[in-house]
Amino acid sequence: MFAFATLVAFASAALPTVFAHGGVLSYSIGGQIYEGWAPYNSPVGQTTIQRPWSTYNPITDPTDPTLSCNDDGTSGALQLTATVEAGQPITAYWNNPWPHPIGPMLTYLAQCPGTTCTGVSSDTLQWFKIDEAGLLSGTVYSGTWGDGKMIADNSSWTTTIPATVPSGAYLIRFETIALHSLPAQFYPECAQLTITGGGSRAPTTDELVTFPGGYSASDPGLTIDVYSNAAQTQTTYVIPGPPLYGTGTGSAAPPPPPPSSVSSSAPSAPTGPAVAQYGQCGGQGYTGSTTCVSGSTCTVVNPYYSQCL
Ligand SMILES: *[C@@H]1O[C@H](CO)[C@@H](O)[C@H](O)[C@H]1NC(C)=O
Ligand SMILES: [Cu+2]
Repeated sequence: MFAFATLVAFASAALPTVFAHGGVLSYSIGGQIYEGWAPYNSPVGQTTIQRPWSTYNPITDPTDPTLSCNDDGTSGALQLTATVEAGQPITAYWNNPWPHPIGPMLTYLAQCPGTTCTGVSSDTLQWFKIDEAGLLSGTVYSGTWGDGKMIADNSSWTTTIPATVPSGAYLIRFETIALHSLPAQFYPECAQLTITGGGSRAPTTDELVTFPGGYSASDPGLTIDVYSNAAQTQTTYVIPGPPLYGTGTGSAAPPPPPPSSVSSSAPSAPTGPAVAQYGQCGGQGYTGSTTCVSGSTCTVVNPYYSQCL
């Protein structure tokens, strides 16, 4: 709590609007709390299961390149991954109290190729929706929304990992969309999971979307005017995004292809200053040093990422 109070004190000086917005600050899995990324602190030394994210401000364009995980898609230098069993719940906690009660809550998973999401861009993944809550009761104008339930539940949202999803490396993307003003505001953050004990029901092709790509600025669920005359009697709301996992009618999508040529990204001859333990030391597109500090070894994690371990 002290750290968060400090953060707010700092951020409020730098960003006067910060109190109106925010994001997922921590997670709870199996009784364990995982603190999230702190976007207004230095990235140096941050060690968390959450993917880095950059701002409390909302994304207001569904084609924004940061829509997958509210950042450039990369993992952190000291990225961690939490293990969760399929069928078990995971809770995300927003800054408390979350300020926007009007709009839907959505949770997505995306499977990564290989055995870890570390080093895999969230922009390259295909997402399927495992949980959603739109207009829960009443009218669009004055009813109760998923977002309102999230606030009432201690500004938190609990999603159960479906027991049927295949085991593997995943990103989980919790999102709250705010509709109190237009354009709609998107607040997505992601965390890395290893799902164990899973099933064999792969998402179907029609259940999978990219971000950006999964939403369109013309989606009825994103253009709705909650203050219109029509909204005062309207009791239906169409949640944006693909059909919920388990309800799609397409064919089963193949799992993401495994890393193709691990040898092509094997660490090359050591050059440059040594990389700290857990830092990146190789991978496709990486141009930095491939030398690790003494005591750690540059290890191929996947084609995109080698790490000093
Ligand atoms: C409510 O959420 C805060 C984090 O925002 C957490 O520290 C606290 O334990 C939660 N309270 C309950 C009763 O779950
Ligand atoms: Cu806001």
